[in-house]
Amino acid sequence: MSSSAISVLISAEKDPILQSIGNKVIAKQRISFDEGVQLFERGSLSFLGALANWIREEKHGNKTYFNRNFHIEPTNVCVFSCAFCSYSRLYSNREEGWELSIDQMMHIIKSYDGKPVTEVHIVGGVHPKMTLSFFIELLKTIKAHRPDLHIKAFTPVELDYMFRKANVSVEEGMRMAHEAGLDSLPGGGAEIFHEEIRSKICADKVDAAGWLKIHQTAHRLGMHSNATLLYGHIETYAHRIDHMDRLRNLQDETKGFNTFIPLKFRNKDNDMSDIPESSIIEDMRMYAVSRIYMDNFPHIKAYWPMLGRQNAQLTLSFGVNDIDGTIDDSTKIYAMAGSEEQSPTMSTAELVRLIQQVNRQPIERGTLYNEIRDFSNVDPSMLETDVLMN
Ligand code: V47
Ligand code: SF4
Repeated sequence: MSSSAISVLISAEKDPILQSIGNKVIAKQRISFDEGVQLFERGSLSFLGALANWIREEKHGNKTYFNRNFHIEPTNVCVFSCAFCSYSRLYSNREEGWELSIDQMMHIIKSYDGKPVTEVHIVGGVHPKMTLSFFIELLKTIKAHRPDLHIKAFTPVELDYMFRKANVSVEEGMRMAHEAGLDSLPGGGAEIFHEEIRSKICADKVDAAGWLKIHQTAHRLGMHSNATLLYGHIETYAHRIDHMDRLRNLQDETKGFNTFIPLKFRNKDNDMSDIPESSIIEDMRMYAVSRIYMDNFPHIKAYWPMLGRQNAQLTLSFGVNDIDGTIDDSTKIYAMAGSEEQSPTMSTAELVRLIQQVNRQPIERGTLYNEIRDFSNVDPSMLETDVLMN
């Protein structure tokens, strides 16, 4: 939408509060905490969508990023007990648990030899026997085998636990991990920062201050990271804005975040299964408000395995400019929580088609958003027969 079209839309808005927020946004001024809450409370899908889409096109035009990555989950055994988690198996109930050795993980890494993947994403449960030295050895072994593979791994939940067990400070621990080959941090473990909610849904793992400190330390060491927010359960709009506000403040200081990823709560087989899932309209409103509020985050990502492919496609009109990647995983975390995607993997051809179908420009990126290839004029069916593309 052009700047004149968005101005017309805003001046036609009957709600004076929304009109004033809209005018601020198109003047590229930051909106306040209260204005963020007002957007959630008063903004229609069409108003929020138009504003978010305008910002997205101002920042990125039609460019829509994806990457070629794969996931490894070292274990689903976890000492914590988040109420929304459908995935972890307690240490005491290990029949359904798995734990991969370094050799087993290297076997997965080696299965990508010769394939043009650029990133491995490693996240799992918090296993009491998988220590800092175990993961340092894993990082070093991966880098020795394939130095160019970007390692995006471990949430502050895992890092905080391994640092405390190893009796090292956050600064020491992060430096050791970085020197061993850790390139960046994924966005998980953030959930909802506000204590009122955190104490109910994930009381026993790292708190908001601990999560933020680990990302701040990573940024100070020159690493980049992502941030998530788990929405659509017992939180209020003010809790969502509080969460985004803390991230926006840290980003002002460090500029180390790449991407903000709203994660839709899925309710299958967990201790919060009685809570209905959010509607698709609420999902799109969430993405749109994220794009509007997080003015200093370059990218907003929709994680397609959780939303489903078509809904992820829809987010591209609500502020989103990144749909993650090929993933290639039997990722259990969402499958077990009721996601449509039971074994998420998409070929490059499928990703390109998905983006082209809604008239956006598919760009393959590296983890740090370096552009690898523009697929705008590539016919996806030609990619299907190219073994390197799948
Ligand atoms: O922190 C767990 C979430 C997260 C459920 O940085 C659930 O590129 C919904 O953060 N319903 C981990 N969500 C995954 C994650 C992530 C994924 C993809 C890319 C990146 C990135 C990060 O999964 C957890 C938690 O918030 N989660 N259970 C559930 N029932
Ligand atoms: Fe453990 Fe993560 Fe599940 Fe929480 S969400 S129980 S930390 S695996």
